[in-house]
Amino acid sequence: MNASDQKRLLREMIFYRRFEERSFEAYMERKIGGFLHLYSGQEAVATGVLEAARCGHDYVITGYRDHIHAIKAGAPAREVMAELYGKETGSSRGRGGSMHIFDPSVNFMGGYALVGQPFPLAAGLALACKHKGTDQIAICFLGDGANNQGTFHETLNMASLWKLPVLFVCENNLYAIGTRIDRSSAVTDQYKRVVAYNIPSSQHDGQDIDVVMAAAGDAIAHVRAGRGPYFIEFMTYRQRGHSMSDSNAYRSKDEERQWLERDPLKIYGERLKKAGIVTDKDIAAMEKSVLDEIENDIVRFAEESPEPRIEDLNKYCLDDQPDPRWIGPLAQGEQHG
Ligand SMILES: Cc1ncc(C[n+]2csc(CCOP(=O)(O)OP(=O)(O)O)c2C)c(N)n1
Ligand SMILES: [Mg+2]
Repeated sequence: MNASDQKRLLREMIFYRRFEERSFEAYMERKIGGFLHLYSGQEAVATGVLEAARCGHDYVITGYRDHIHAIKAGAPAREVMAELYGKETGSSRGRGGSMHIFDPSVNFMGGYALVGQPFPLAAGLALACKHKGTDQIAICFLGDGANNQGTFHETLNMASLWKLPVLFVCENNLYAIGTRIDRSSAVTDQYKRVVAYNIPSSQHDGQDIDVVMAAAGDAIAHVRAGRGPYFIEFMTYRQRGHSMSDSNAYRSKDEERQWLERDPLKIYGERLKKAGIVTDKDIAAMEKSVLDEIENDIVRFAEESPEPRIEDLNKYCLDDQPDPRWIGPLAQGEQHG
């Protein structure tokens, strides 16, 4: 990877952090309603994995902590913010909100609120890739807590049996809402659990984007070569509460401090500084341009966009004409109803 790509990645991660912080503020101002789960602290995972993937070509699917996965996969950040605001210009036309970002034009297949829901959908996408005979793969992000759902086990079994081109990415942030992993998982190392399904797996540091990209690159090569699924686990930590309604009182200050020291932005920024690729001044300039872009382009777009109209309540329902933008590659030539 050359220096300009490294600088781009650092700016991207700074952008993702500030995007989430700005949505926190908008929530406090009551401009965003409903649920809001922020990704701050885990940026190296989605950024690194999707940097190693072929976004727009591969399918990407995740849970409700989905804003950054969507943007990195190629969904316009403006539309993601507008979706958080519930506006007509949002990725899901303001009907989905934070947990249901969706943009099939770049093969970003959602954002799902139900824990464990994306597993079987990812297997379905992978099966479609196999039938189509392309070299596309499906990448399924999910939390450590999701692995205790029945869908995890059912999907892994079928995916292995049918040798589906699917990469499971476990973002192990040690908690499922307020429950620490050792209180909910009999085996806390998630990558060990998939041995039962004969799926190769590995565990890595999720705070270091270079580690993430290298490990994800190998895993993706395995899946793309038609060798069946792979399960990759990244150890990471969310810096905020589970969602906006979580007081985050169940974690010790010591634990939080230790993980803050391993902030992915800090790790990568320091590395690039040591290598002479950026200076403190460059990073300050990046921060400034990110804040400017978020405020004057992204938030402005969301704020100035119209609300969905009451008369359009049923628009985009299945028996209505689908929005052409929503007819993804899987649905080409098909009609609903
Ligand atoms: C089927 C289902 N059961 C319960 C919930 C409530 N719930 C929301 S998030 C969550 C914890 C999930 O934790 P994890 O998979 O580790 O993801 P993280 O929030 O840490 O990213 C639970 C139990 C839900 N959304 N769906
Ligand atoms: Mg978790």
